[in-house]
Amino acid sequence: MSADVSLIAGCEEGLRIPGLTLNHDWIGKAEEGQLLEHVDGGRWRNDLKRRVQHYGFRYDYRARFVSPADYLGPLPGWLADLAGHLVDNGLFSKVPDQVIVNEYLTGQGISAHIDCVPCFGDTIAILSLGCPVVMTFQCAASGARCEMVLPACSLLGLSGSARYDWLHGIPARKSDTINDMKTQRLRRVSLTFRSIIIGA
Ligand SMILES: O=C(O)CCC(=O)C(=O)O
Repeated sequence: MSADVSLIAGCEEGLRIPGLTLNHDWIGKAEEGQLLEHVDGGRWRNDLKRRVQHYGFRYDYRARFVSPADYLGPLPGWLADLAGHLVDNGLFSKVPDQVIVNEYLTGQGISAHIDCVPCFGDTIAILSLGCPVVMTFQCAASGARCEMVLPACSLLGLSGSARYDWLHGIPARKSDTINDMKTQRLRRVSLTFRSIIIGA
């Protein structure tokens, strides 16, 4: 990738951004429904404008840190199964031990960021449930930008350059343009899997 590119366009899978992967239909529709039921039975936290749930370890948004004292216990079975599949599929080399569930209602997003480097390992995976959304990517060094649609049931993988050199975010807005069509945003839920670096 040349450093002077500054564009808004689709990020091609794993091409423009090394380490960025998107697996469509990583789960089926029935499993998506079951996962949403588990999520809706969980305890929401209201630390942010959007609702979140933390599993494995609590992430401190204010300190931008995870400490061993923030251990919440092992992942519940429904998340442990998914975490195991991430290893079976070769995305993680060891089973991820932390999950954050984010809920986005119409108009909500997440600021562009690079996940805490000392807190989390070199691979991050985001499973999307519900409404599709456009995620934006921006290279920290060059400012180059691109966008990618995250459909329901897809799994986004961030490792290498995608994990460390590019910010990712979801603009807070009420609609996205997907396949040239203005698409109203409805409820989306994402499950982000990470490995904690103990002693962070
Ligand atoms: O909801 C998403 O797809 C992004 C989640 C994310 O970037 C995060 O939890 O840090």
